[in-house]
Amino acid sequence: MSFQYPPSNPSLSSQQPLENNHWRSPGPKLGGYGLSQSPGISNNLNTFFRDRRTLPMYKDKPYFAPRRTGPRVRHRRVLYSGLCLFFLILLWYYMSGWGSAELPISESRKGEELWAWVQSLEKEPFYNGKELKGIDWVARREKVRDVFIVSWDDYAKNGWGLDEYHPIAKNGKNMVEGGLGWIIVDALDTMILMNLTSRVQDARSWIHHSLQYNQDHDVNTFETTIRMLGGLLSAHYLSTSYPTLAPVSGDVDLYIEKATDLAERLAGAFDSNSGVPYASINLKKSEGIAAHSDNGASSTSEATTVQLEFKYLAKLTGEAAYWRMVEKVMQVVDDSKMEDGLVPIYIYPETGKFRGNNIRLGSRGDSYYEYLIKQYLQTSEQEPVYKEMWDEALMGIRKHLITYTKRAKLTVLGERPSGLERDLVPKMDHLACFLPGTIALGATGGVPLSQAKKSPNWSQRHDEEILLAEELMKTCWATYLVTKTGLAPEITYFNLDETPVMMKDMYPGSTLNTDNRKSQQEELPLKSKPLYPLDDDTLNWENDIDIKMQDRHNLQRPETVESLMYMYRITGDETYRHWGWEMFKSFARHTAIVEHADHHPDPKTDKPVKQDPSQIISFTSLNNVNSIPPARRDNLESFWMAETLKYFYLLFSDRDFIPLEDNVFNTEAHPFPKFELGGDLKTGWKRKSREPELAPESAPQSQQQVQ
Ligand code: DMJ
Repeated sequence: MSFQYPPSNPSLSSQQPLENNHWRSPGPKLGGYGLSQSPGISNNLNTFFRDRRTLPMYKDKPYFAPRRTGPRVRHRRVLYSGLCLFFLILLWYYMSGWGSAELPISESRKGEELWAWVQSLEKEPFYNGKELKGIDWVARREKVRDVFIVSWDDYAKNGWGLDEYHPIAKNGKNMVEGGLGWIIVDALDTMILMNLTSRVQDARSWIHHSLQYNQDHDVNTFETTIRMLGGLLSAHYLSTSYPTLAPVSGDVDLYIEKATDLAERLAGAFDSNSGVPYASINLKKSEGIAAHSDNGASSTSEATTVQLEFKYLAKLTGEAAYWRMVEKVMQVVDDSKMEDGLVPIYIYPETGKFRGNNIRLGSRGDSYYEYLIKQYLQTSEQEPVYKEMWDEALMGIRKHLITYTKRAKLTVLGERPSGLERDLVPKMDHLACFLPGTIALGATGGVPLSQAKKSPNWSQRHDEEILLAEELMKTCWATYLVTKTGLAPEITYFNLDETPVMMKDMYPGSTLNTDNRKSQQEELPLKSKPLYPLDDDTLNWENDIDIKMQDRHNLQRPETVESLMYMYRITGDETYRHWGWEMFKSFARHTAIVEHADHHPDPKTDKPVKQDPSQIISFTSLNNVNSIPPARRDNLESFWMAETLKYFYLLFSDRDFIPLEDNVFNTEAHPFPKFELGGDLKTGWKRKSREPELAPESAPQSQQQVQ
C-alpha cells in the first residue's frame, strides 16, 4: 500500500494564512506585549520585526505580463497559462513540503510488519518478574514509533485536520468550524521527538495555512490550554532547542505566533470576580462561560492546570500579565483553606469558594496536585510556596486517602466523596495513576534516586514517599495484569477489610505518626504481596480487584505508562520497563484495527486473487477490556499519540533523552524547559497563616501590643 497524503489537505484558496505578526496587535485582554521588557524571545521578536525579514514564498505576488488580445494570442495564452499553472503548482507542492508527504515503501508497509510482529507475540513469554538480560530497548522503542506511524498515517489519510476521528468508520468531525488542530497540534511534539520529519512538515504546513482560533464558539478552557497551547509551546521549544530532531524549514516563530493568539483569547476565561477561570471560553469574543452544570462551578483541577503553560509563555514573551493571571488562581485556591492540603473538586469562579466536599485524585481533582510540584520544578525550585503546598497535600493524601486491600495488601488511593470525616471509597480512576510517578518526581526533583539519597536534605519522609510511589505503581500495574486483554479499565474498585487499614496503622513508625525527620538509612519494606508467579493461586490478589460493568472501557490513556517512565528514570529499576513492554504489547494486540487479506478465489476464474497481506491499519479505544477479542469503540483520543505513545517511547529511550533534570512535562505530556525567575516573573503572593486564629483575650502579649 502506498498513498499520498494528506488527500484533503487545505486548499490554496479556502483560508488565508494569518499575518505573521498579527499576534502583536493589542489583544482582547492583555493589550499587547511588552516586547522590550526581557531578554530571550522578546529580543528575538524585536529584531524580527525591526528587520522585516523576507516574507515566505506564498505571500509573493505573481508577475503578470501586459495584456494582449487576438485568437492566436488567446490560444498561446491558454497554453502558457496552463504550463505556468502546472509549474506553479509543482513549485508550490515542493516548497510547501507536501512533496515530501509520499511515504517511502518501507514506511507504508509498517502496517503489514506490525501485524506480523503482533502475531509473533503469541510465542513471546510474559515477563515473570525475574531479571532479564540483553534486551534490545532500542528495537522496542522503534516498535512504539511504528505504532505511532500507523496511527498517524491513517489519520492523515482519512481524517486530516479533523478534531475528532473514528478510525473504524474513517470519518470524524470538527469541534469548531475549520477545526482546532486537536489531533495535529497535540501529536506534533511526539513526531518531533520521534524524528518524523516529513510528517512534522505536513503538520506544520497545516498549522501555517489552516489553523486559526477566531471561531465564534465555546471550547473547554483547560483542555484547549493543555493540548493546544501546550502543544504549540512545546513544538516551539523542541524545534528551537533540539534543532536536529525533525528539522524543517520555515518561519521559526510560527508556533509561538499561533500560541500567543490563542493565549490572548483564552485569557478572557480568567475575567471572573475571583480570577478563577470559567470552564469554557468563546474564542472569538474571548468571553468566559460558566459551566452549564454543577451550578456554574469550574473543576478545581481544570482551574489549576493551566499554570505551566501560561508561565512558560510569559517567559517566552516577557509578558508578566500571563504569569500574574494564572498564579492568582493558586492564591485564591490556597486562601480557601483546605484541610491537610486536600481540595474539593469544584470551585466557583465568582467567589473563589469550593463547591461541596468531594475529594479525590481522579477526574476533576488529579492535576491540581500534579501542577503544585511541577510549578516548583518549572521555575528551578525558586518558588518554595508550591513545594510547601505539595508536601502538605501529599501528607494529606497519606493520612486520609491511602488504604490497603484485604488479601494482597495492595496500596489503594481512595476517594472521600462526602468529605474527610466520611467514608473512604476504594475506587481508583485510571487518571489517578499519574500519582506514583509524580510522587517520585517530587521526592527527587527528577535526579536518580541514588543521587538524591546522598543529599543532606534527604529524610525518612522521602524514603516513605518513594515506597508509596513503588506500591502505588504496582497497584496501577495490577489493574492491567488482572484483565483478559492486559489493559486496565477506566475505573477499578478494590476490596478492603471491613474497617479499612490506613497508612498510620500499616506503618506505625512513619512520619505520619512521629516527627522522625532523619532518614532510617535502610530500605523500607514493601508491604504488598508479590503479583508473581502468575499461576500461584494462593496469592489471590485478583480477588482484591473489582471491575464494574460500566467501567470496563479503555481509552488508551497514558497515566500508568507516564508513571512507569518517571519510576524507571528515577529508580533505574528495569522492572518498570518490563511492565511497560507488557502493556505496550497489549495495546498493540488488542487495540489494533486489522484489515485481513481476502484469500477467496476470484469467482469468475476460480484462481487465487493476488491480495495485499493482512495489515494493521490503525488503533482504537475499547469498550471492554475483559473480552477477547475485545469489543472495540470507534474512537481515537488525541492523547493516544500525544501522551501514551510518547511516554512509551521515552520509557524505552535512555534517561538522558529529554532529561527530567532539564524539562517538565505538562499534564498532556508536552515538555517545557525549566527556567529561572527574573524581572517581573516572580512569586507574587504569600500563603495565609495556617495557625488557628486566636481569640483576642488568648492572643500573646506582644501581638496585642502590636495591634
Ligand atoms: C489528558 O488529557 C491529560 O493527561 C489530563 O490531565 C487528564 N486526562 C487526559 C488523559 O487521560
